[in-house]
Amino acid sequence: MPTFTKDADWLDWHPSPTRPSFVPPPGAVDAHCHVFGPGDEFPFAPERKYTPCDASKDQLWALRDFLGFERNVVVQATCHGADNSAMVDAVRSSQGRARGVATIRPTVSDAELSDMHEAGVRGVRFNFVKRLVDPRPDEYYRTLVERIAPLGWHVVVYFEAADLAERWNLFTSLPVTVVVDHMGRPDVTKPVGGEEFGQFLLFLEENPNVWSKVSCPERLSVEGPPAYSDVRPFARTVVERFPDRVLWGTDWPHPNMKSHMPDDGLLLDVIPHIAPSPELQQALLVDNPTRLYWEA
Ligand code: 0GY
Repeated sequence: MPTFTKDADWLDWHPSPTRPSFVPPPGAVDAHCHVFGPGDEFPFAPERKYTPCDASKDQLWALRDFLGFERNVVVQATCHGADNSAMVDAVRSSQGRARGVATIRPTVSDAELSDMHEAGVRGVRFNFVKRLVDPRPDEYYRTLVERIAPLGWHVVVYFEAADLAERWNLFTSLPVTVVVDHMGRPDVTKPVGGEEFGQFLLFLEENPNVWSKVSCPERLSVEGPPAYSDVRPFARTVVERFPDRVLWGTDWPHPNMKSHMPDDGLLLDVIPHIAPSPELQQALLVDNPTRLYWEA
């Protein structure tokens, strides 16, 4: 089996997070997290643009239990390309407590799709972030949507703020639910009421099938930990305006963080600042992910 050496500047996930003050409601879902390998069991993809440290399913379940979550959505990371084995293995062995989001290529067979559905996969992820993948023309993604729509799956899209205008026609014409990772990565030094974030809010306003993960303050923040105060108004605006179409996730094991490795416990303590009422917390952490991943 291959042995992988993580990138020289790789930051490992936090080994001993703080116990959060915020207690998630019963049934809470960490709706954005990944597994990496372990590389000697589930090799990383040849076309990957980074080589991470290992982050196994058992380590993810330990974090879930420590933080007070009950369930996870394991999102295929680009370091595994379209080999979904590690993600599917995690979901299959979760005893119904995890669902998955896959990466597929046009060569995927209907039997493979149906096996993944049976394992607990409920969506595919299209990544447009150029440092992670080589994005394709719109038509490529439309063809894949035709394959997954009959299964009732949704699409997760990961893009940077500047990509929204370029992909507007694609994103606004997909006949399935579209979930945007990390609020479309706004530049939080710009005003929350400004033009750039206004476009993102308009995208949600005009397209009732579009959802947003209000995740990753650690990735978006310029101010940094522990409060990530500069990101909060962006997330809170989305939660308050679209309470039935938001999800939250840790993003553990936090691929490609360069500024710092977040303490997952402190990330949880951001939640009451972006979803200030018990009703909003229930929607964000329980009702919305349950609808999308367990009842769809
Ligand atoms: C995230 C963010 C990143 C990485 C990936 O699939 C991935 O490799 O999504 C990133 O580097 O910004 O959501 O995990």
